[in-house]
Amino acid sequence: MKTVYSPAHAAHAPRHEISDGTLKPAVETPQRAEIVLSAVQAAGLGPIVAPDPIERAFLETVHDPAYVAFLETMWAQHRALGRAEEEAFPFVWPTPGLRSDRAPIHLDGRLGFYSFDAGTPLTAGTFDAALSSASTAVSGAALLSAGERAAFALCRPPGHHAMRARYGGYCFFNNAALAAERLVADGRRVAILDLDYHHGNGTQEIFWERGDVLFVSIHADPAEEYPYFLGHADEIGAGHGEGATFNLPLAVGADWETWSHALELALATIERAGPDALVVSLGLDPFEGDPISRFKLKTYDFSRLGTRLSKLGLPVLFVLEGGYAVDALGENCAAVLTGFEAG
Ligand code: OKP
Ligand code: ZN
Repeated sequence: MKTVYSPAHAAHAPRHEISDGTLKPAVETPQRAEIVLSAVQAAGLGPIVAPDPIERAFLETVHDPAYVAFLETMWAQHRALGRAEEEAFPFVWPTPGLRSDRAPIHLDGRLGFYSFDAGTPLTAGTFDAALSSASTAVSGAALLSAGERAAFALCRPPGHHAMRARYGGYCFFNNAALAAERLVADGRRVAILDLDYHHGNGTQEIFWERGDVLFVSIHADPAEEYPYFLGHADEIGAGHGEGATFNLPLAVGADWETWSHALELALATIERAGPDALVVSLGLDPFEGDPISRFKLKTYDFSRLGTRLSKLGLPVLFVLEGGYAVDALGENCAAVLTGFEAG
């Protein structure tokens, strides 16, 4: 299968993030994408192709234009304030009881208005890198529309936490949602299967009231894990989307036996819906060695996952999300994709 990749992701190279309540070295780094690229090349997966640039109007079918403009302009504001730090972080949010009906003008107000966590660094190159990542996903979707059976969008930064008008969880534009929208625009009925360790709250929000895109997610119980406030089993969608969201939260510590049981439930739901394309939000952080996650999948399990997905017989777009065990990330990602090709 083809891999869509652009080196432009490297413009987003944060050195720090806020996690566990304090400033820490960033784990979502350019090295992640470089390692995955090397691994798919070493595995002989197929050609590496460059993405076409995403059109602004298409980006704004998923994201609020004011939010896109915020990401585009915030760094100039950071500089104009005389801030010399290489990252910007929010620290105040419009929660219930505080007004959220008008966007502030000051940078610190805008940072909170357009985010949902303090853990996601914004840098000078974030907007360009996030655009490149979104382009990568949409170009991957276009490969399926052109008749490919599968494609790999090597996206970085990741996307599944990004909401219509808020960033967070290292995500700025929702790559998987944009890919799904591309496929819908090309006449496909689409399901999204989110396998990242963390719940894809952004993707869920974007399709919450949509009956035409099924969202299914296996992730750590939000009572115990980021993003904490979404991803419970009783969230099923609303309006036209009622029944088109399916969450499978698992207790921390889940191994292949537990996780693959959830996978079967997820796949049965997808088969019942009868889509004609599948977008997989491929987080490799369910891996046992992941530094920020607590599931127990092994490299061989990722290979079994790929083979199982190919048995669906559907066109599949794999969209890279999380995965922070850099020593094993390339191998784990290649295991899914080569497992799929072998199946
Ligand atoms: C992004 B993706 C853990 C801090 C967690 C945010 C995690 C974002 C994950 N101590 N910080 O879904 O892999
Ligand atoms: Zn994750």
